[in-house]
Amino acid sequence: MATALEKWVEEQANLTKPKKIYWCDGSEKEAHKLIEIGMKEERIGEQPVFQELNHKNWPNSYYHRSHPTDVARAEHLTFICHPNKEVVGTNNNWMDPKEAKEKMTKLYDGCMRGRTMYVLPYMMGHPESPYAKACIQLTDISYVAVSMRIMTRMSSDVIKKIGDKTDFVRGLHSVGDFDPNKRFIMHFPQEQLVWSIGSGYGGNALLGKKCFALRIASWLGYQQGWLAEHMVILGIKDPQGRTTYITAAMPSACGKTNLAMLKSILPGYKVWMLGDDIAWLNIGPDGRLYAINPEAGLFGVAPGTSLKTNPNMLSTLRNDKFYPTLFTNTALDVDNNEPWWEGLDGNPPKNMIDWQGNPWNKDSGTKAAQPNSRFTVSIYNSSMLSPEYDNPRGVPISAIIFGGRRTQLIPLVSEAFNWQHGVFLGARTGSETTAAALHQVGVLRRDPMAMLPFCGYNMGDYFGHWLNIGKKLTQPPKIYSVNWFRTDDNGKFIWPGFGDNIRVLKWIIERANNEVEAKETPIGLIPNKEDLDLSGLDISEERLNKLFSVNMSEWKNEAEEIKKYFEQFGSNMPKEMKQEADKLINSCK
Ligand code: OXD
Ligand code: MN
Repeated sequence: MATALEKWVEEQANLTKPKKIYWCDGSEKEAHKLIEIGMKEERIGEQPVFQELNHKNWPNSYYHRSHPTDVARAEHLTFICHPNKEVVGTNNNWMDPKEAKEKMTKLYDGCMRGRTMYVLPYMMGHPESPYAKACIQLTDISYVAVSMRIMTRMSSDVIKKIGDKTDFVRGLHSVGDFDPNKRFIMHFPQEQLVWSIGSGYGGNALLGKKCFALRIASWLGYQQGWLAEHMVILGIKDPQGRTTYITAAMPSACGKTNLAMLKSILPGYKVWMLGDDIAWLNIGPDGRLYAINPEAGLFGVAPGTSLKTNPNMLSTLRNDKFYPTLFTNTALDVDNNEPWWEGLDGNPPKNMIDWQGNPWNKDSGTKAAQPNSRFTVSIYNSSMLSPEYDNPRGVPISAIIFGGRRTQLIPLVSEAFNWQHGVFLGARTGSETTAAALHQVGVLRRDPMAMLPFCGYNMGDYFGHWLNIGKKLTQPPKIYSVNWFRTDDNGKFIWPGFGDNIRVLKWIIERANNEVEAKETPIGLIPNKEDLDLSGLDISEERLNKLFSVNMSEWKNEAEEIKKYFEQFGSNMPKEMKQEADKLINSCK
């Protein structure tokens, strides 16, 4: 008798009508075959799905060029479908599930005609982890099938694990005809189901990532008492040989990936990476908060990645351990058949084509690589991968960091007075736009806990859930705010950032381990100067003071703005958040 999984696949095939159905096993042999199919058989317009790159310099690497309208997450086409609009909140686009199903059923009808439907069985999390989830995605393009092999633990064992159970996470994906008017990403949290059509881009198409591991998982966590967060996970080994684990959430363009792979400039300190994007946080049997990274790959922005900003990422990309590595929408050095992007070390090569395949030189007046061009690489390729990455229990978290890009106001680092104040620090998170973000430069956009596009339910309830988790933890992590981006009167960054950020992490882990005192200010606890390790760093007393200065009239404006910002989340906003804003306003009087 057919299992629930087989029946579901058959139903989706009856709707989408593929030429054939291919059940993937996640093996390397199969990945070679899928790449071959992508190079020879499947196309996007005139382009083959994959092109081989120079394997001497970039082992196992292939190039993929997206449909030109399909280069980023489509937030305005992303919906949460729950019968109750209130549950979904103003932070999401809402559609009634019945209406969404009708609309999508029409679009899906026959959309895989002439194509192969790939059935991808994958785990989010280590298969033996009590926190892992068994998932199936269907897709009709080799690029997504191969990307999912890199980004998740894909294996036919997952099919055995699901057996005849009905409780598995489902995703149906088709590139359709890439028409942006027929592009939708629909989430059905009550059914652990995602329906996506019209896009082949990462966040819209690799359904295990933002769609499941954040939007649906945050909802599951809300129901079940855990958290799905947009956070890096790292371990910091100190000279005593102790490793302290921390997580950090930051909006895009704040150096989150660089933080996950930080190369310490302080002797005796070493950073181990466990994750660069998503953390699932569960309360362990000992009352501590444990983190797992549900993913198995890195899907990072290429422009700006260099030996200066992230040397470990470059060696990860050049590692030949895991097959394959993908580059999407970068520029190409034609003579050497290599990927290239703005910010890569060295001068641009002479003979180049841009991400759309047009000849390019530095006078073209455009970017050669699409600003959101990406690499997709196995996490096992990184020499910084923590030995604890595959620990099914996860790692115990001692500190949680919230960061943003703020040229004024926010000190380099501060510690929350307690969990509730820490949730407030997360909720107020915001970042100033950069040129790369294509918006007006320097405008503050709030992005609570860097989860605004990814929280799959009402953000007010989400803050309430955070407060409840804190009540259940017997040893809650301490919570910190960091800001590497404060500028001086000439608009120059005061703090050197990158590898020097280990100095801040050192203070954080010493605080988390109760080893140093701190100074109280109305906005939180900041380091006593002697406790911040500045050895070998040339920074004047005056500039250091500026990094930590707390100007209460500026803070009054900030607190009032935060309070106003919270109003949009309506009556679901917990009163504790308003109280924290009021406390801050009162301390400014
Ligand atoms: C990502 C994002 O792609 O946050 O990780 O947009
Ligand atoms: Mn992300």
